[in-house]
Order: sequence, then C-alpha cells, then structure tokens
Amino acid sequence: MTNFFEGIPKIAYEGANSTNPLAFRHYNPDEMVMGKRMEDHLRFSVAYWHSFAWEGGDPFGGQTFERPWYPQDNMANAKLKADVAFELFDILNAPFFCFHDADVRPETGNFADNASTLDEMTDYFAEKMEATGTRLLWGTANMFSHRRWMSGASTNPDPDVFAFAAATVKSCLDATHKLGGQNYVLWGGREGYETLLNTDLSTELDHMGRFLNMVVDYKHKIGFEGTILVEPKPQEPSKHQYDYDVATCFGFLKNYGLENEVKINIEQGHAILAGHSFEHEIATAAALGVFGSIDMNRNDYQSGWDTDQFPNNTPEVALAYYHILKAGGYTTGGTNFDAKLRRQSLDPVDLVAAHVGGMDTCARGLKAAAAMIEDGGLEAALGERYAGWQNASAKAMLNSDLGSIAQRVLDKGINPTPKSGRQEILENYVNRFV
Ligand code: XUL
Ligand code: CO
Repeated sequence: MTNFFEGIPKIAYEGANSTNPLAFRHYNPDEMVMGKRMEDHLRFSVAYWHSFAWEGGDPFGGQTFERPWYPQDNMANAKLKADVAFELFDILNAPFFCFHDADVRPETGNFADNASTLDEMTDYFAEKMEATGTRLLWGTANMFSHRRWMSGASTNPDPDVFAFAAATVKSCLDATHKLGGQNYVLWGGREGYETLLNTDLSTELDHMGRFLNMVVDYKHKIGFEGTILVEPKPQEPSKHQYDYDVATCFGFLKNYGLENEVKINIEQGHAILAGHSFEHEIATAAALGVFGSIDMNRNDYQSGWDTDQFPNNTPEVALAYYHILKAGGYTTGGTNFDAKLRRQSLDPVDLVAAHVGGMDTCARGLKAAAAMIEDGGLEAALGERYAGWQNASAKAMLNSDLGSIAQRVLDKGINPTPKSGRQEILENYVNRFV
C-alpha cells in the first residue's frame, strides 16, 4: 500500500439522499436494470493517461500536479504509479482500466528498450490484476506524443516511421493479449495533416488502410479475441484527421475491406468537435453495425478545445445510454473515462471525486435511459411517425423504380399532408425521466 490516498475510504453506494461527497448516490453495481446488473451494463474503466501520466500542463504552462511517481522517466516510479493506479481502481471498485504503452513505462527513445520495459510493466500489471480482479478494457499505443510521430505514424512520409509504428502496435497488441484485454484501440491523432502543400492524401490513406489490415491479420495470428476499435476525432492535434467522425471511419473501413473486422470507440468530446451530438455518433455507429465502445467525457461548449472533462450532465448522458441500450448494450465495449481533472485540482481527493461524480452521472443516465425504454414513449412516438411505412403499397415502393412511383402518384393523386414532428412534446417527455 502507498499512502497516496491516505484517509480516503472505499466508495460505497449510499442512495440518492446521501450528502457524502465520497459516496455513490446512483451507482449501485448489483442493482438490476432491465434484467442486468448495473456494473455489467456500464463496464466502467479508468484511463491511465489522464489520471496518472498527465502532469497538468496546458499550452501556456507546464506541470501543476506533484505526484510521488514524478519524474516519469524510470521503472521504479513507473511501478509506484502502477501501485497507486490499482489503489484508485480498488477505491472506486472500477472493474476495468485502459492504458497506452507510453503511460506505463518510461520513454527510452528506442524500440527494443521500450518493448522490454512495457513487457516488464505488463507482467507487473498481470500480478495485480490477478490479485484484485481488475480487468483490461483496452490497450493502445501512443503514436502521437514523441517527436518521431510528428508527421504521422502509419501515414508518415518516412517508411522508417511506418516500420516503427508497426513494431509498436505489435508490441502493444501482444501486451493487450497477454493481459486478456477485451479490445484494442487505435486513435490516429497524427494520422492526418497540416497542409496539402506537403501531403499526398491518397497515398497516406492507402498506407493507413494497409496498416489497419495488418493489425487485423496479426490479431487473428496471435488468437486475440478482443475487438479492434478505431476512435474518430475531427482535429486536434492534426488540423485534418482522417478519422473525422463515425461516418468517415465507416467509409474508410468499407474502402479497405474492414467493416466486419473493426468497430468504433466513440468519444463524447470528439463528437462535439465534429459538430455532432454524442448520441448522433452512437446511433450512426449502431445503424452501420460498428458500435463498439465509448470514451466518456464532456467538452466545454465554448472553448472549441478537446477539454476532456468528467461528465456531469445527466440529460446528455441519458440520451447516449438510451441509444446504447437500444443497440443491445456493450459486448466487449465499456464506459472508459477518457477524462481529466482541471489543472487546478491538485489533490488525490479531486481524482477520486471526479470519478465518483462521473460514475454517478452515468449510472443516473443509464437508469433514466432504461426507464424511457421500459415506458416505451419514444418508441411509440417513432412507431406512429413511421406508421405509413407499415402499409404494403408503401413498402412495395422500395422495390420499385422512379417511373412506376411517379405513375402511382398520378394515378392515386398522392398529395402529402405535412404532420407535426412533435419535438417539444418529446423533449418534455424526456425531461420527465432525467
Ligand atoms: C485523444 C484521445 C486518446 C484516445 C486513445 O483525444 O481520446 O486518449 O482515447 O489514444
Ligand atoms: Co479517447
């Protein structure tokens, strides 16, 4: 045991009337929601990078946090960081965690040393996972922070960087497989460009497509049964990112023959940056058969940055879970808190409280979503709005052609009467549940 969280108890469920800031008011892991335990619906995961590796810097200033595992350039501190991380998982009773290679081991600047320190750290994790029952939701490679990645990883004009990226993903997939990870994520922060003046866009897309095919081949070769996920984001750090949003990713997957192999990890803040709502991205992925997992957070609506705040808006979260439940819930996916403290939130208690609030907001959203599904009001309204399509002659149009349909309009004198979309009535309905 370290003394990092000294004085902070394990977080318990105390019910909605509790005023204890370090208690769950809604997250009650064993509570049944639509016939399934809440913990199994939500599948919470703590993100190693924001909570343990990020030092509180922003574009105008560096480290604000002081942690006993800084500087993060040696293995002793990497192990201390792991000890504290597993203590947080335990305090929160979080079933899963996620990590990048660069979060957990020091950066040595060369592949062989990075691979061997990653191996040593994941052995260290394996012992802790065995002892505590914490599981790995996903692993991933950080191919955006080190300067070698500044012009991309698989899309880099330099084939040596492509090679370094392939070797890095191989080592991270091996690590994820070793730890029984349920998914493997690829987020392409630098897979994009700053200016077309120096970028061969079509070659870069082909390289990225080939790279992802190699990842899928390797997954099958080693018998990794988890899901390969890509994570859309429109920009930041690159001006243009190739995996802009769910629809763009789906087009990419189709183009490179990967739509049955790869699913999508959808992040709230990235959806907002792309000009979408979170539920739009979830519903689009579900409609296209590629919904995988979510990175739960919240973006500031004014700043235009990826602020990665902890979620605290129940109505927004409720609509997200409504679409997740409608899609059948998670299979290998889960709710990963890709969320970070504000840089003034210096204390260990801030880290705990941030997760407690995030988990509670999600639990409350899940319960509201389930109540809406059980009530059936939104589904009934949809049924009514699309009722005309139950008609046999309406359905027959879909197997017809423009000429025959035009003839039918003339023969029957079809002249549609506009009907109310009932938006305000439906918004009022949702407010009854949140
Ligand atoms: C960056 C982001 C990443 C991915 C994993 O915006 O979301 O942390 O989730 O690389
Ligand atoms: Co993310």
